[in-house]
Amino acid sequence: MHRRRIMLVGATGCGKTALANWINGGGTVKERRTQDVIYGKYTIDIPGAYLECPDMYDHIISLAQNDAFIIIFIVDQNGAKEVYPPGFAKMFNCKVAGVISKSDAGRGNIRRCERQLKLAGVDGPYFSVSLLDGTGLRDLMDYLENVGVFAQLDKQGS
Ligand SMILES: Nc1nc2c(ncn2[C@@H]2O[C@H](COP(=O)(O)OP(=O)(O)OP(=O)(O)O)[C@@H](O)[C@H]2O)c(=O)[nH]1
Ligand SMILES: [Mg+2]
Repeated sequence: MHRRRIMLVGATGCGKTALANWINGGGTVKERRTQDVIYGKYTIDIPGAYLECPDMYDHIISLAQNDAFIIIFIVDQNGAKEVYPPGFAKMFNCKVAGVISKSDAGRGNIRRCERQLKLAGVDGPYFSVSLLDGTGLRDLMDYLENVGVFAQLDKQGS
């Protein structure tokens, strides 16, 4: 069976690479823009620039069609950038969940982030997380475990 990963989508700097590194079990976070799609053990890290360029939408969708088990749309609680086209989540034929990142930073407005995710077509669940203080990470991992993404990736011989 073709192995499918967790695809991370969101604006530049929202924390995709940091979250991918954490899900994949550590590693240092590079403090620079990711230029290319990066396949990690469990993740596909989509550069923020792709989402900010409508010409790339089809490319994101076909990457997902081939390689995503589940997609996570990330909205940075600390950044107001609205980058998701309305209803974008409905373009994918796998599950799409929402993550509101950097909950430690606290300046943002959770409701605004939830509204963005809703507008982007993500019905839920939404997880408010922080890589700094650990908020929400357990719930997110339990959810990912339950949808079965790790089980099929950890299966041998594929
Ligand atoms: N305070 C705080 N900062 C975070 C958190 N997660 C990530 N960051 C910081 O946010 C910045 C951007 O994170 P990245 O993971 O590189 O962002 P990205 O979404 O991969 O960005 P691109 O590759 O440019 O699309 C880094 O300085 C991270 O350390 C968090 O939970 N809390
Ligand atoms: Mg990155």
